[in-house]
Order: sequence, then C-alpha cells, then structure tokens
Amino acid sequence: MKDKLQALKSEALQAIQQAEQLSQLQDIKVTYLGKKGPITEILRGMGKLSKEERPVIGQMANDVREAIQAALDEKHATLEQARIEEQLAEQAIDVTLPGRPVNQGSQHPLFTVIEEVEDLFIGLGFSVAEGPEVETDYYNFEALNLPKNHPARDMQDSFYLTEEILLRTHTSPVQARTMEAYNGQGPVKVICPGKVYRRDTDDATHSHQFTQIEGLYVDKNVRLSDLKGVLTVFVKQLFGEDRDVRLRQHYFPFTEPSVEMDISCFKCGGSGCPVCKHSGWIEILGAGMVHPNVLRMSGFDPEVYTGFAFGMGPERIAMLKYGVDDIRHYYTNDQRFLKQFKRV
Ligand code: FA5
Repeated sequence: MKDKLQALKSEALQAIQQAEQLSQLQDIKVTYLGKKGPITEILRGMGKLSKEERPVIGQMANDVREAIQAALDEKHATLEQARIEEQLAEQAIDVTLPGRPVNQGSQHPLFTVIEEVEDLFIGLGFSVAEGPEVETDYYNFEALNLPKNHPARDMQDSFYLTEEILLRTHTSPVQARTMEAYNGQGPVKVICPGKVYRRDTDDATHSHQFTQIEGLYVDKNVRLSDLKGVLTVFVKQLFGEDRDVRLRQHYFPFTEPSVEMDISCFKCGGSGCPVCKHSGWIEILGAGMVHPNVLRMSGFDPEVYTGFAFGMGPERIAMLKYGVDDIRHYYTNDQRFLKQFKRV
C-alpha cells in the first residue's frame, strides 16, 4: 500500500510538472484527488486494514494528498503568471506609433470680428451692454421715435410673436434700455453686440438672422465731429491706416442728422473696381446724432445732453475684411470655409 501511495505521488508530481495549461491541472486534480480517484479509494478502504497499519497508511495518504495539492497550487500560480505576461505582451501599446490627428475646432470668423470690435471700443472707454433678442414693440420701435404706423417701420421687416412682442430687428433697443437705466445722468458710453432678425430674403449680402454692433455715446457737448473721430479710429484700426472715411447724409428715425459711413475701397484704394462697384467707396454702417425725442423718452434732457449712435453689421465687416463673397458661408457650417480661419 505504501509503495502504491509513493508511486501515485511521483506519477502525479510528474504530470503536474509537465502540465502546460491551467485546464490540464484541473484534470490532474480530478484524476488524483477527486472523489473517484485512487487516494480517496485508499482512504475509503482503510477499514480493511489492520489496526497497526491504519494510522500509518492514513497519515501517508494525507501527506501524499497534501503534497499533490501543494504542487498543483504552485504550478497554478506559475501558469497564471505566464498567462498574464503573455496577455500583456499581446496587448502592449506601441507608444512610438504616430497619434491620430484630433480635429480641432476654431473660433467662428464672425465672433473674431465681434471680439476685435469690442476690444477696440473698450480701449476707447466704452463698455459692453446686452439686451433681449425677444423684444417689445416699445423698445424696438416706439422708444426709438418710431410710433405705431410710422412708415419707416417698413425699413425693417419684422418677425412678430404677438402684437406687442417681436424678435428685435436691430440692436438699437439696447440703446433705449441702457439710457433708461442711467436715469438721465450721463455719460453713457456703450457698445451692444448681438443677434437680430428680419424678414429679409436670404441672398449673398442678406440673411434673415444676422448680428449687429450698436454704439452709443451720450454726454454734454457730444458733436457729430466726435462721431466721425471715433469711427475714423475704428476704421483705421480694423481695416488699416491708409483707409479714408466719408459720411453721407441718410435717414434713420432715431437720429438727426443721420449718416451712412463709407470707407475707401481696400481693393482698389479708391480708384474704382468691381468690389466697390466702381465708386471707390464701400458702405459699412449707419449712424447719427441721437434724436432729441429718443433722449427725452429715455429720461435724458436734450437741452443738456447730446449723443451719437451707430450700428454696424459684423457679417458685412467680416466679408470685407476676409474677402468673403457670400454671407451664407457664415451660417452653413461648411468646414472647408471655417478651417481657413484657424488660428495658427
Ligand atoms: C440699423 O439697423 C440701425 N439700427 C443702425 C443705426 C444705429 C443707425 C444707430 C443709426 C444709429 P440698418 O438697417 O442700415 O440700420 O442696418 C445696419 C447694418 O446691419 C447694415 O449696415 C448692414 O451691415 C447690416 N444689415 C442690415 N440688414 C441686414 C441683413 N438682412 N443681413 C445682414 N446684414 C444686414
């Protein structure tokens, strides 16, 4: 019996030593230590042994069982470690491979222009004011000297939500709201950027939704020459020192006198070309001296205060600055267009 146990032990240890897979260890365990295995059989047959033999064989069978189990555990740890190492080697990341390029976005050219204009006017002592895009008829029109049924309301075709509420057609209502907040005490010096909406048919130079930047300066003794001075600085900084400006008489109900401002064509320098329609000049904004009625309605005494205001369309400015020939490029999100404005 002793010899049999000894033989089983060395047979099992040899099989364990030769095993190359974890699954083989499981088979060996079942074969030698399982319920139907030889060691269990020996232990079950102990009753047939003599009194003297029983403890000796019992002890030996247990020792053999323990030795086989210990060898199985040790081999299991070795094979498991080898399996992990093999898996790590298979899944190793080659850190020297070139990375996949990340598709980085960039700031929209329209906002670059808006930021540039904001920075410029902040440098001239203006601050930035904002107002609601869903506006009341009062602020969009009436407070700007455009009472109901005024024919000049047709200059800006509107999206009405109710009879009294509409999507603002320009940023000028922010003028009225800001002046009101100052309670008749100047100076007021703000620029107001934001989205505006008109029932215009979309084409190369018109969009039903676009942006505007309003400017307003109200104080004692503000004159038209101040307006021209400030806007000349603005134009030269944005478009270059060699640009000339001119003011042309125009009509806006909220300013008196009203003007439109042209800059000398940056393409031909003023001699005439297709960009400036051979006039040498390009219109960039509307402006004027704040109408006394507007000052009065917003709480300012027109006998004490005067002011200038202007409104420009950043889309058109960006078109001129970057040579963009169709306003719709700004809204159609074609990456080939947008990528050209990537900062390097
Ligand atoms: C106004 O909206 C006045 N509120 C501007 C103003 C403010 C005048 C303060 C006097 C004092 P106008 O309708 O001209 O004016 O629009 C101003 C600018 O908005 C235009 O010069 C143009 O650049 C831009 N604009 C007007 N309509 C559109 C449109 N449909 N699509 C894109 N830009 C437009």
